[in-house]
Order: sequence, then C-alpha cells, then structure tokens
Amino acid sequence: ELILYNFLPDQLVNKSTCQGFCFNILCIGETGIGKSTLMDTLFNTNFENFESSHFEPQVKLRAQTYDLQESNVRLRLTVVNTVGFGDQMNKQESYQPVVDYIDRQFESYLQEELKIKRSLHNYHDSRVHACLYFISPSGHSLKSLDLVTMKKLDSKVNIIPVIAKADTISKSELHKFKIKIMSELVSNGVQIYQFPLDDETVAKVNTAMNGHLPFAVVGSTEEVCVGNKMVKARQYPWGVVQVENENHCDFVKLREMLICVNMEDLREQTHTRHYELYRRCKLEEMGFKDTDPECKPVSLQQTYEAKRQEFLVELQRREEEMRQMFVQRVKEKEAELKDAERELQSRFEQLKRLHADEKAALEEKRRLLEEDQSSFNKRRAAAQLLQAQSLTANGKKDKDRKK
Ligand SMILES: Nc1nc2c(ncn2[C@@H]2O[C@H](COP(=O)(O)OP(=O)(O)OP(=O)(O)O)[C@@H](O)[C@H]2O)c(=O)[nH]1
Ligand SMILES: [Mg+2]
Repeated sequence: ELILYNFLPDQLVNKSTCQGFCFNILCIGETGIGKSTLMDTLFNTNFENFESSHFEPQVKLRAQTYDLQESNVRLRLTVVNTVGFGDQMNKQESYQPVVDYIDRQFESYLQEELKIKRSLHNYHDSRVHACLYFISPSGHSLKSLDLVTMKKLDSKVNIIPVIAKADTISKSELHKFKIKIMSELVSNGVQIYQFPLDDETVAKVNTAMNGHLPFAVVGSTEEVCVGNKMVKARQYPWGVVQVENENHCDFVKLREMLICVNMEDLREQTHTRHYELYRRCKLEEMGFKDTDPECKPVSLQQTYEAKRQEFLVELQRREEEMRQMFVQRVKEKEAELKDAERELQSRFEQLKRLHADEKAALEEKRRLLEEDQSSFNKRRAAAQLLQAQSLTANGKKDKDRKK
C-alpha cells in the first residue's frame, strides 16, 4: 500500500487537487549504495528493482513512473535511478549522462511551451524536482566525483545530499563527517537546496532541518518487532537500527522535508529557478533578446525580422562567395586547357619538323639511288655497246679466215 502520510492536501489547498500533479526524484549514487531500498522505504512500497553490476560501460538513467493516490490527491511519482554511476574510469563519463538527462527534460518542457497549441495542463512534466545525492559513509571526505557532479548539477536541480547506510558509521564519526561534508561543499562553491524560510508557518522547522544536512539515512523494508510494535528496521547481532527512530537516523527528517513540508517548494524552485535559467540560456542561444544594445525593449517580431534579415544577408554573401568560386574554377580550368593545347601544338610542330627532316633525308637517299642507278645504266649501256662491237669485229675475222 502506498501511503503519502496525509500531508499532501495541506500543501495544495489552493490548487485544483483532483487534477493531480507530478513529482520527480532523481537518485544519484554508486552501485549498491542503497538507492532503491531508500525509495521503497520512503514510499512504503516495493518498486521494481533491478540490481546493477559494477561493469556498466556507461551511466544510464532509468526512470519509472507510478501513480499514487491519497484521499483526493493524485500524485504521479517518477523515480529516476542512475545505473552504473561511479564505475567509470573517467569522471566525465559518470556525470555527463546525468546532466544530459536533466537538460532533456527541460528541453521537452520548453518545446511544449513554444508550441502554438500548448497543452501544459495535461503535459507529463518530467523535470527533476529533487535530486537525492547519496554520499558513501566513508567518514573521511567527499570523493572528487561527488564534488564535480554536484557542482555540475547545482544550477540545474535541487540537490539534497544524504549520507547513505548511516547505520554503518558511529554516531560521533557521523557528526564529524556531516561537518566535514558541509565545509567541503561550501569551499567548493556547491549550492545545495536550502529548505525555504519565507513561509513563516514552516520557517522554524526548515531552519532546524537546514542545520541537520546532509541527512544520514538508513533504508529497510524489513519489519522487526520492537516493544509490541512492528517497525521498519535493520537487525544486527548487536541490536536493531530503527529506520523511523530519530535517535537512530535522519530518515524521518528526510521524509518530512521531501514529502510533507517542501514538496511544493521543490516543484516551484524547479520551475522558477532551474527551468527559468535553462530557458533563458536556450532562448539567448537562439538569438532572442528582451532589449537592444540601448536597452530599448525588443519584441519577438522584431527579433524574428532581424534574424530573418541577418539570414538573408548571410545567404546572399554565401551565394556571392559560391559564384566567385565558380568563376575562379572556370578560369583555372580554362587556363589548364590552354596550357594543354599549347603543349599539344608544340608537340605537333616538333613531330611535323621531325617528319619533314625524315622526308628530306629520304628524298636525298632516293636522289643518290637514282644517280647510282642512272650511272649504272650508263655503264651498262656502254658495256653492251662494247660487247656488240667486239662481237662484230670477231665475226669479220672469222669470215676473213674462212675465205
Ligand atoms: N547497512 C545498510 N545496508 C543497506 C541500506 N540500504 C540498503 N542496504 C543494502 O545494500 C544493498 C544494496 O541496496 P540497493 O537498495 O539495492 O542499492 P542500489 O543503490 O539501489 O543498488 P543498484 O540499483 O544496484 O545500484 C542491499 O543488500 C541492501 O539491503 C542501509 O541503509 N544500511
Ligand atoms: Mg537500485
């Protein structure tokens, strides 16, 4: 059975309660530090729990949403758990997914707000209202990952630091540890959530509770018989640690502050401080301004027109740049072609010269050959003549002899 301890209606007297509202808790802490157990103890239930290994390559965020009801108030509770937090070598790999998750929820709210047809009244608001940061009960000091992560988150979310498994550390040590943690947070400029003092009905209790931070918590869903009552507790050979006993730990203080007294303030701070900051940065990034350099107000229309003009000028500049580039390329190509043509022409001329030289040489050879041939012919004719003459001469001699 889910019990919200009958305090919710008090915080919502002026709200339309039947409509219900969302509350989103982010639990950051290393694997096995007791996140799921504490959530189960806080909401007196058994949420689905998946244990994670220490070997996750990167941090994942797992969100689970539950619809809770108390008298006439409906609460849509989302519990977001970091899976594998602190198991990476590189710190940034641990906190960046958390930062990104928070920003994504802001972004989707902003997108809804910017729609023409907004439906914020039935929008499922997933922005993180409270971040429980689980500190390991070492008794020494905060880890550098704790400081880095909280510093990255303190302008994005309401951080409530808790010392986990506070039953594993002695009371005197715990007292010193709390002081040490607070001084480390202050000296590193980490802004944690302060319970508000402006509403005088709760100012006194909130002042006292601010002095107990960080809350030392113990979680357990097991019930043990103490006196003649069943109470949530952790049982040890040396005794019983009662979760809801204020002498044993700060669990009740956390529950009071988170659910009973300040739930509405956490939601409000999320909207008016953290979301507002995100929205402002995002709109400025997009180029929207409320005033011009002379501090005169600028309307959305003017900003839009100015942006449009800026865009058109830029477009023209880019077009001109591209045209110039094109002309340049054409010129280059033309010059290249001219060069190639010249080259070809000169090779052609060279070949022509070579060819003419060869032709001349051949002509010369032919002329010599023809000369040779005609002198040969002449000599042959002369020889034939001689031969003929000698033949006739010989014939005469023969005749003369016969005679
Ligand atoms: N001593 C002590 N042990 C606790 C406490 N809370 C949880 N545990 C034990 O620590 C172990 C891990 O608790 P979980 O609640 O599953 O831790 P988790 O942070 O949700 O772990 P993952 O989701 O796996 O990262 C269980 O054996 C719990 O019984 C506590 O307050 N004190
Ligand atoms: Mg868990």
